[in-house]
Amino acid sequence: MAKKPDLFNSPDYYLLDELLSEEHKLVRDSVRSYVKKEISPIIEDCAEKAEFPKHIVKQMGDLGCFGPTIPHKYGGGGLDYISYGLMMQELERGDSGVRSTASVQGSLVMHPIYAYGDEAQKTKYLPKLASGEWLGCFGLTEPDFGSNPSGMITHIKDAGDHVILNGAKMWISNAPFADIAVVWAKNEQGKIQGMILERGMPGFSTPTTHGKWSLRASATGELVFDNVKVPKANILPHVIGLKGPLGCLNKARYGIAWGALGAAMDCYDTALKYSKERVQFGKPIGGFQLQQKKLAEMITEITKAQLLVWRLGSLMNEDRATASQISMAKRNSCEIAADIARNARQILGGMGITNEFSIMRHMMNIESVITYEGTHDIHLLITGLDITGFNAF
Ligand code: TGC
Ligand code: FAD
Repeated sequence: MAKKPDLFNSPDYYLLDELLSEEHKLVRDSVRSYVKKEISPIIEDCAEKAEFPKHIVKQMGDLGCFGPTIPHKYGGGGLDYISYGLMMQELERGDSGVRSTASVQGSLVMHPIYAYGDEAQKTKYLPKLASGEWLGCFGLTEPDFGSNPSGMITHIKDAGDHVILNGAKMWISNAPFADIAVVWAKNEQGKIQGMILERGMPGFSTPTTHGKWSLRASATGELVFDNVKVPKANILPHVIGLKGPLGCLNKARYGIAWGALGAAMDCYDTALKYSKERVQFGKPIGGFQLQQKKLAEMITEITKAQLLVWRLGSLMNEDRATASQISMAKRNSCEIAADIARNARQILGGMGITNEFSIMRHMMNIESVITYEGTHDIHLLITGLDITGFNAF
């Protein structure tokens, strides 16, 4: 069946465009056009077939979606955090899996190399990651340690000019196609260290995870380490401890706060249009109070979230955003996206469950987004700890 053109209109109820600079709008519009032209026409098929459209990695690199806040010197965009957020919003408006690919590459692979790596590592890896020539993944979660990564059992043993890595990571986005992996493991003192693995290192494999009903256009896999010799030159020298990976998660969670909002905006726009066209009982269903309630609540939540992420972006630009503020925004955007997708789906009636519309795909995707990078519960507990001072984990 021929795909319908992507006619997305971005909701902007409080004229928030006026808070954006010309550069922000340029960045947003170029990613929006890219998504309309290259992502929307293929994404339903990719999701249906559970195929990762690998060719988009180079396209997103060319567009500057990888490491937009990293300096030009290393191939990054040298942009601010609002630009980065807007990019993630637009990518996830297309599909959460597409935004995932960019989040992992920029925030979870390029950021640790940039923030914790030495000059040789930055020069070797960052430009190729920025351009999309190489794809990266980030290994923190383990089969028995998800919300509680400090318990990880993947470990390294000193062996002279290299270390020997053993263990396994699971649920790793991009893993099956990744050229490199930033992996977190415990050293012999039980301290967490980051290191860069390259595909082809003997003992390193990346089996694909099958059977996902969510994020189907994103490739997920395991990372298995069986006595992998990792040169010491590949260890990130400038961080030790859980604050290393959690520092990367701050950047990625920030991007998700904008991204999940993008998915919500797409669901709202689709439902609003449908409600004006679909006639039942002799009038458009948008004319019934019950449907207006859904739509009015959606735009209210979207507007509140738009203000929240914009303010968070301003704090990020001033280096004043706290990890707890980021958690609140990530949690809120995921929650409203899940609610909006579900209500939008109902507005479309039976059509809402088909792949003629993006809503059901967003709805299934958000189930991953609300879980990864810290679950909904974990982010609530981060807020709880921040406001009360009591750790309830
Ligand atoms: P805790 O004792 O609180 O902290 C250990 C050290 O880390 C520091 N820290 C942070 N640093 C930077 N940013 C943050 N957000 C930080 N939170 C804590 C802390 O100050 C301490 O430093 P130091 O110097 O004293 O050692 O750690 P805890 O073990 O009690 O854990 C806290 C908790 C539960 C909040 C944390 O473990 C957590 O966030 N858990 C959730 C795990 C998670 O988010 N996993 C994500 C895996 S990656 C992923 O999902 C990618 S999906 C990508 C995609 O496809 O888009
Ligand atoms: P668990 O930690 O087992 O949690 C199960 C339930 O228990 C959750 O509801 C949780 O909120 C609750 N719970 C846990 N602890 C508490 C507590 N103290 N109090 C109250 N409730 C609690 N990880 C990576 O490292 N890299 C990746 O690229 C990556 N990509 C992913 C892609 C996908 C599609 C998915 C689904 C996951 C990905 N993850 C990745 C893993 C993700 O970060 C974890 O799934 C997530 O952190 C939760 O861990 P878990 O699945 O083990 O759940």
